[in-house]
Amino acid sequence: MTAVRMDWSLDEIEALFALPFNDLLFKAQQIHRENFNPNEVQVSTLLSIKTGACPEDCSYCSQSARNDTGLERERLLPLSEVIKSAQEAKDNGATRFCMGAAWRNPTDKSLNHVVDMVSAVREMGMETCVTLGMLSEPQAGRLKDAGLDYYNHNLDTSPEFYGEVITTRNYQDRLDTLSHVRDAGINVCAGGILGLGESPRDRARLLQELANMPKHPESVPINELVPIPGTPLANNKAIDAIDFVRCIAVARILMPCTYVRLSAGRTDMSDETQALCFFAGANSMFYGDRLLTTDNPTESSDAQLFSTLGLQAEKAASPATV
Ligand code: SAM
Ligand code: DTB
Ligand code: SF4
Repeated sequence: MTAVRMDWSLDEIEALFALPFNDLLFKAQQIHRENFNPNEVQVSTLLSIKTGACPEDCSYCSQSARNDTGLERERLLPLSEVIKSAQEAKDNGATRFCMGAAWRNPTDKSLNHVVDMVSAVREMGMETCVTLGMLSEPQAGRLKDAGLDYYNHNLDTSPEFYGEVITTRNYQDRLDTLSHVRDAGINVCAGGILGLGESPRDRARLLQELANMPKHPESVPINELVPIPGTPLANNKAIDAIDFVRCIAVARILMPCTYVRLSAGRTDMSDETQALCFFAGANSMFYGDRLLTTDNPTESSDAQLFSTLGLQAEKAASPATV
């Protein structure tokens, strides 16, 4: 088994990024094989349970009230609709159902409804994940009691670049939420977005922050920016595909036992780029033709991609809830 380290220096991480591409991918694939079945991918399906009118100012997001993106605001979905979507996701082979809400943080009243959703989806035999914004310690405890398996809360970028992207909450707020999730005994899902205008050093710093947490997140989503008309980042230049693959490979090397998720941005990625991401150690993805408010590849195109690459959807995800 590969040694799991939480003391990566920035120099070490930048040296990994600087490796010849073949050497980097070989190293990442070797580590991947030591810890996972290289031909299995964990699949999660997303549902936006509360869309739009978010008070936060995340400059990439379609759901911020500050961004004029034409998105229709929706109220919290009724439980029956959530159960219907979860059943569809399960029938399509997803093992985890992730519910996202456009909140700065949940109120205790809204959390009651989410608790009911988590319990219902769990009873259907799926793993549960929610992403609701900032979470207090007692709220994390309530979600744990409801049987929540994962909480997603991304660092998004490096601490140094963060202020260019979001001003309504700071990096420490994010780290605090992740500590509450960890301390409650819920699996941590935390990652970031590439293509925000960050430097190569910012990418290395983001991965360093994730890899040097007291315990590695069980799941690290790597999103490519989906440029949304009406947001300040609408005209950002897309990140180079090889640079994206390098980030996946470095994430795999730094966090050998973590599920690295190829997340938003796949609609604009070629099959070849996605194949390289899987070779570099990505072993989780969002399955289903919708992310939260934007499109994801169709289920049939992903089924075709899996068949072409000889990949299989993981049947039951591990690790179990901590
Ligand atoms: N409101 C909650 C929060 O911010 O924590 C949960 C939902 S939020 C949409 C979840 C994550 O989706 C964000 O942290 C960000 O990393 C990712 N995301 C949002 N919009 C995106 C976009 N346009 N492109 C790529 N990733 C995006
Ligand atoms: C994550 O890291 N990516 C997902 C999930 N966690 C919640 C969200 C991607 C959102 C992409 C833009 C949208 O559909 O609104
Ligand atoms: Fe709100 Fe989350 Fe979008 Fe930020 S990323 S604006 S917190 S929904």
